[in-house]
Amino acid sequence: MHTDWKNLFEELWNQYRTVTPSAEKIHQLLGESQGREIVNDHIALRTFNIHPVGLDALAQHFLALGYHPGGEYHFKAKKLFARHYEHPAPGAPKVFISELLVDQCSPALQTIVHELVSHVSTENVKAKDFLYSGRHWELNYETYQALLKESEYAAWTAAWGYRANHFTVSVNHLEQFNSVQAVNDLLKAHGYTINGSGGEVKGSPDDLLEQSSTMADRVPMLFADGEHLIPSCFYEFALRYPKPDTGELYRGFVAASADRIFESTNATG
Ligand code: OOG
Ligand code: NI
Repeated sequence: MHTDWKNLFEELWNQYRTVTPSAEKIHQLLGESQGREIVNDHIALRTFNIHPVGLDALAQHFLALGYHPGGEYHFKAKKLFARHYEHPAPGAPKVFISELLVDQCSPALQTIVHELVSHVSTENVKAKDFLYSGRHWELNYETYQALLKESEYAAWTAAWGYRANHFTVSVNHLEQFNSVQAVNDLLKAHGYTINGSGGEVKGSPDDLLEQSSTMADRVPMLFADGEHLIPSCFYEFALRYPKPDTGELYRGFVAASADRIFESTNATG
């Protein structure tokens, strides 16, 4: 386990940037116009609800760092459950962890996923580097495609394993941009594709959270039977609004928006 959240997020960022070239470029593009650092609002992790890799096992790494569980979110059609975690220290990113409810999937998917997860031990999951340890199993492109037909989430998680699937620029902390729309406009002018599922800006001031994201980069992945280009990770932009009762910025997520953000790792065309 890490003893310092900053160190954990540094490791996660270093792993993420190697498969998400656009994130580093966008980070520079947004950072160029301001004197202070880009603030990371949150990251997200994906897993299967199977021992020993379930959501709670991943969350242990954050609880050990002083994180607390926040809201819970259900995604019925995608067969996902998620919970977010937050930390009292100013600047500590929030964490969104989801898991595929494998028992609700087809017998064929269940067989594949149980075989993959059988390569992971409890010791692996408890290891300090688990959250950025990638894939623990061999995977054929054919198996990846079989998963893809039923669940894009299952295919992504099988291919990429344990890593942050996105980091999130806090738009509240940008000096030159005060809306998600303005960030989207800049990115589109630079040729990036914004996830348009459910609209390019997801959520509203009433939801206390507005978000957008790029479509994941496509990078070469080495499968057991050769190399193929597949979607990797994406970058997100979030603007939080103050809660009417306390005036503090909203710290939760919005299920309807999250449902569409998951689709940022879909293959485009
Ligand atoms: C997480 C999607 C949800 C958000 O900010 O609502 C999310 C994922 O793609 O794994 O990050
Ligand atoms: Ni997110």
